[in-house]
Formats: sequence, structure tokens, C-alpha cells
Amino acid sequence: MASLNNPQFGFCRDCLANQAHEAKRCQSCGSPRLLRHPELYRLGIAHVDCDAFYASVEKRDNPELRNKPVIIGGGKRGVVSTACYIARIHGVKSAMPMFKALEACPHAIVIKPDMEKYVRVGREIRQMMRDLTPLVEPLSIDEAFLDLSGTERLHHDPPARVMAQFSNRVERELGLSVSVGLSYCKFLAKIASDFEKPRGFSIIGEEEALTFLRDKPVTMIWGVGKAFDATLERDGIRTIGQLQTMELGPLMRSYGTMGQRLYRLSRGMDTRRVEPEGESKSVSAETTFNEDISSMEELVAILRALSEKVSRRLKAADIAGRTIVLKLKSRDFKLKTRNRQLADPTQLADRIFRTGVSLLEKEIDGTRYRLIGIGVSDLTDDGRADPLDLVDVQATKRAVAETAIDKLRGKFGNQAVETGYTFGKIKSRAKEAPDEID
Ligand code: DCP
Ligand code: MG
Repeated sequence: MASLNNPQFGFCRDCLANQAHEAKRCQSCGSPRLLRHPELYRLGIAHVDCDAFYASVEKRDNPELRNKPVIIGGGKRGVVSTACYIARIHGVKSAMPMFKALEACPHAIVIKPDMEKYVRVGREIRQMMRDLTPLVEPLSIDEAFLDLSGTERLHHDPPARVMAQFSNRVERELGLSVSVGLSYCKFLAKIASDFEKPRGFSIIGEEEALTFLRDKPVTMIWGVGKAFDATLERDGIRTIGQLQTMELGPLMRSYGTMGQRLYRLSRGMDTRRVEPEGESKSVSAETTFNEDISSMEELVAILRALSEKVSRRLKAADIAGRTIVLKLKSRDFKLKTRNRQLADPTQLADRIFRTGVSLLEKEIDGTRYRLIGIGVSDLTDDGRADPLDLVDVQATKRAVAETAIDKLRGKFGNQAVETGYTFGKIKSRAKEAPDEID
């Protein structure tokens, strides 16, 4: 390929000139922003995250703010959504109470978030990503994975150069900066994008994965939150390096399926694919609320109604699914999905709902949600769904009851039977969003 040169010399992120020898500055334009890495032209999974996203959009739209510390936040919640990098120097951070932020940086300019604008800009960035590859997996309003492996022919350039051009394009056309992480897997691409913020471009290759991870904290592993970190701490495990010395069997005995994830990710083994939106086959239903909700009781009632809707669809199509997916979008548009695999595929509202509740329980921590959804994936039509449970007699009774309810509904319509969970609990707060069957 014409644009390939010695990866150890690399190329310039600003003018893209290939470098003919190792130097501190670009031999063509003098920029110090050179990219080089032994695996530079072999890595194809990228993670992109915008820098100080809301604040950068506001600065772009009001140039007077450019050199001032800017905090986005306030409103009812009274916390910082984000702060520009100038305000961060003074110690302002996301999620900090506003009064604390203003103590740290009294001369900061505070701006209320304009979500509609940020959503619009987020879409523009996403569209630019889709110009590069259909394999774009958005994670939140300002970040996404891209799989560029196999696009060299199309672009006449390897992914590293394509991504450098992408970040230049976002700066030029949208007036915003992004940070890019490039690796061979999602796990390390995401870690890399956080490394040199703002305007960063970091690379983690396969060769260095083990050594890179060795001294990093276990919390860097996807899925290790506060509670699980405390469990690991109790067991004396603090670094990823410690996990690298442990075998799969003991890890799984101690931590179940999470043990398998610890085993694999600690060794830089991550085969998760970049899944574009709507790619995986699933049946789901979701609802956006008129007002954000944080209470378990209210969410459970809505979840019950959604589970029944999903179940009705599955039964109508005579299919079942093995994986239950709970989707939550918080007030700041961060999307969480949690899933659990069942021993057998199901089409029963009761199982979908109960699994959904157990996933939901862990996410109730005062966060205010604007959307909840439940879905079933790993679909099958092979008739092996919901075998009678010989151990859990209650589950069998509920399954029998559900079949009876289905019959009643078939005769008298859906409103004829309300369960205890939904009865009278779903207030006008919930407005129906279109369901998806994809
Ligand atoms: N956000 C929020 N509340 C939080 C965290 C984030 O409202 N607790 C919003 C504001 C951010 C946007 O989401 O601009 C993106 O979140 P990031 O975590 O990517 O933070 P930033 O893009 O602001 O900064 P960074 O440069 O660290 O990515
Ligand atoms: Mg960001």
C-alpha cells in the first residue's frame, strides 16, 4: 500500500506526511504530533471520545468563552455535568456538587445544559464515523467504537491514518476535538482513548498488552464497579497483574462468569465484536418518561408492562430468547445495558420480568433515568423454550398462570387482565416510545 512506511517512523497527525526517520517533529510541517508504533498499521479497532463534550460545544458556539473556565451543569440536580479543561485545572470534575465546583473555581462561567443541541452534534459526529465504516457502536452521546479492520482497500489507507484524518475532520468541520484509542480489541481501545486527552491518539498493541495491563487497577476492567472492586479488595486483588497469574478454574469458582471475564480481559483477550445499533436480532420494548424516575417501585411497574409486551410479541411469533437485556438511559443520556443469559430460552413475561428486576436492582442508586427498556435476544424457534422447572415449583405455577392469562387476553383483549405489578401504578409519567423489533 502506497501510504505505508516504516511504522516505527510513523506519520504526522497534522499533515499526514509519512516520516522517513525517527524525529521529534514532522519533517514536513514541524508538528510534534507524530504517531508511531510497531503495530501502527495492523490495528483496526478504534474508540473515539469527545473532549469535554458539552463544554466544547458551548465554547464553539460562543468564542468569548474560549479562554475562560466553563462549567456545564446546575439546574435541578445542582451538579456538574462536565467542565472544560481550563476549569479542570482548578479541580472541577463531572458529578461534583455545583457549590463545590464554584469554591474550587469561583470565576467559572456556568451554563445550563442544552441537551437537544448536544444530541444533534452527537449525531453529526456519528454520521462522520459511519462515513468510514458501517461498524459503528455508539456507547453514549459522545463516544463510540469503530471497527475499521478490512477497510484498507476502501480507504486506501490503514485504520490509523483514517482515524487521524477523522479527528482532523471533526475539528475542521464541527469545531470540536476528540480523543482516539486504537488497538486490536474493544477493551484496550477504550482504555487508550482516555490516555492522552484532550486531542489524544493512543495506541496499544498486542505485543505490549500484558505488560501494559500489569500494574493497572482492576477497576479498569469493564464490569468491575465499586461493589465488585470491594469484593476483589477483600480477596486481596488490586492489580490486573495479579489476575494474570490466576487460573481460570479458581477465578470462575470465586466469581462465576465474571471470573471468566477477569481471566480473559486481564490477559488482553477480548473477542467482543463492534456491534452496530440494531444489528443483533432481538425483540424489545422501551419507554421514555416525561419526568426522570429514580425509584425502584415505579421502574418495576413499567418494567412489568414492557416485559408483557415483549412476551406477547415472542408468543405471537412463536419464538423465544435466551438472553435478557435491560436498557437504561440516565438523565445525562448515558446508555447502560445489562444482560443475563438464562439456562433455557424463554418467551414468558414472568421470566423476562424477574430477570429484568434482578438486573435493575443493581442500578438503583439514586440515578435518575429517562428511559427503560427490556429485550430478549439470542432468539430461537426450536421449541425448547421454558421447560417445566422441576426445582422451582413456584416458577412452574406462574408459568401455568401466565398461560391462563394469555388465554383470557386472547378472548377479552389485553386490558382485561392487569397484574399486581402494573395495576394502577403506571402514571402519566411514562410516555410510550416506539417499540423495536429488529
Ligand atoms: N456527563 C454528565 N454527567 C456526568 C458525566 C458526563 O452529564 N457525570 C455528560 C457531559 C459530558 C458528556 O456526558 O460532556 C460526555 O461524558 P464524558 O465522560 O465523555 O466527559 P467529557 O466528554 O465532558 O470529558 P472527557 O474529555 O473527559 O471525555
Ligand atoms: Mg468525552
